[in-house]
Amino acid sequence: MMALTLPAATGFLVSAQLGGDRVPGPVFATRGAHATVAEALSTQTLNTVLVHAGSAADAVARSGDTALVLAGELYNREELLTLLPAGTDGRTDAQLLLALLGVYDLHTFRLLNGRFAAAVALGDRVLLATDHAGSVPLYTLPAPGRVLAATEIKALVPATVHSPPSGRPVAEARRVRRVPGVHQVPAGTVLELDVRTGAATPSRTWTPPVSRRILPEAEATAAVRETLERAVMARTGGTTPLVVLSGGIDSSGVAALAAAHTDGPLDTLSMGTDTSDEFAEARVVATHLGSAHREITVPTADLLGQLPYAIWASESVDPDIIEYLLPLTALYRALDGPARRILTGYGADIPLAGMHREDRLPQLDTAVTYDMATFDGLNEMTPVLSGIQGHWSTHPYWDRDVLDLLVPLEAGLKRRHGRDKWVLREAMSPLLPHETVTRPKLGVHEGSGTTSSFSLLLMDAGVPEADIHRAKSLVVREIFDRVVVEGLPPAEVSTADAVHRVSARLKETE
Ligand code: IOT
Ligand code: MG
Repeated sequence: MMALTLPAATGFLVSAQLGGDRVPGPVFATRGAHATVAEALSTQTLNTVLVHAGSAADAVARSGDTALVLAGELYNREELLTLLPAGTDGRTDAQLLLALLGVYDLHTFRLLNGRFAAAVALGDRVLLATDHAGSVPLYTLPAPGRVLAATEIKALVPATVHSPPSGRPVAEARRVRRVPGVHQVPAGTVLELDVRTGAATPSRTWTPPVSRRILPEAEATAAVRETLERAVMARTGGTTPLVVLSGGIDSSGVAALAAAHTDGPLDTLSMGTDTSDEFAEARVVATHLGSAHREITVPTADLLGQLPYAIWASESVDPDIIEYLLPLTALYRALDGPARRILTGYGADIPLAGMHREDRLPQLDTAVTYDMATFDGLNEMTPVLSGIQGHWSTHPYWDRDVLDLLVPLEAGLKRRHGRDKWVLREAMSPLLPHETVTRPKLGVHEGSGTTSSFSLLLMDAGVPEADIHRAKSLVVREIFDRVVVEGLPPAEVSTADAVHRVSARLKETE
């Protein structure tokens, strides 16, 4: 398929139902045109609203009694095409998926390496599927005779108000805070629903490997280099991508690999605040790669004021995750102009335990196991974060093949010769300046001063230091209730108000 800046669709709301009702005009944080599509099958109708950038028809596929919609994209198309008879129409990812469903039914989703959410109406069944990492969040509101699903919670909220849900439980799926009946489809899962009853059965399509793999140094570094390179290539195709660059090893590695496969200069972008930045470190990499580099400075007061946007986009209530996502939200919002395909180094620290300043190997393994068991539902890789500005982001370190390689690597390859993320640093060393390869980890929440300025804001409002983390969690929930549950536009929600309400509440309960 021709490389596109954006996938055919970047979000959807679907209503699979026995009757033929229309879906109401939904609200998405993801920016884009809306297209409505109705596919009438023998027993059900699939009504869809797609968020798209001009090629909505390519996000839908229909054959006989099967219809599907896809938000996002596949990264192993070549591999998948070898499974189908020559001449199969697999021009779009949706068509390819449809052809595979004809052969493998719901097990198709085990074959996919991608960044997507999909909804399929098939006879009297509905399949709702996430990619291996659940990187495109997907939510459902199942009821007898009608299954709703959407890539954003806020698109489903009106349906919970007008027709109180039957409350059908969804096994193994997380409920959404304060939105009755709505569940999140787990990562690496296909939910099979009976449209008549709304009953759901989950099947896992991917789980993080638990075993550990022993490899000689040279083999490990070569495998990391090759696998990551494939992941970067699959995500850039023929486009000139934009890499969000901190100058750390994760994003610099992605930038170096992308530069090697882009004609002409790569685009790179760094953000900082008036309190803190990593501009000098990022510039070293930009100069080395000859990229067209830009810097954006966001005033700290502005940054914290954008908290409602970060929560509106990510629909996450985890305060630590929100601290990582807030500076990135500010960065994407400042990125005006045409839609861009964005590559990020986000996620590298999870399989490599880069966030854990920990020397002991068992502790490192414990951290990887814990993080791989708890990422689901945090929505840290949601495309909506850059989607609010009309862009599409993608995360090579969370490519399925990259995770299948990095997660099981023996911990002594992750920390070695006194270095964290050793295997990655070693793999990237031929492509990057020595100072970049050896640069210690600095999280985006630290590099931008987000964690400290959020703490200061709370302390200024009278929150005692010991309660800061709890107060952050309460502020995030408070804002979630406004912008997701109540559906207020983020521009009408104030961080300062939320902070004052939380601080007052904490004083009452002292
Ligand atoms: P960090 O690794 O610092 O940043 C993630 C990505 O955001 C970088 O690779 C880079 O592409 C972009 N980025 C960061 N800072 C800047 C900047 N100043 N300008 C431009 N782009 C930038 C947190 C973290 O430390 O991010 N993310 C962890 C994992 C979080 C933990 N999650 C979990 N346990 N489930 C990570 O793996 O990336
Ligand atoms: Mg990182």
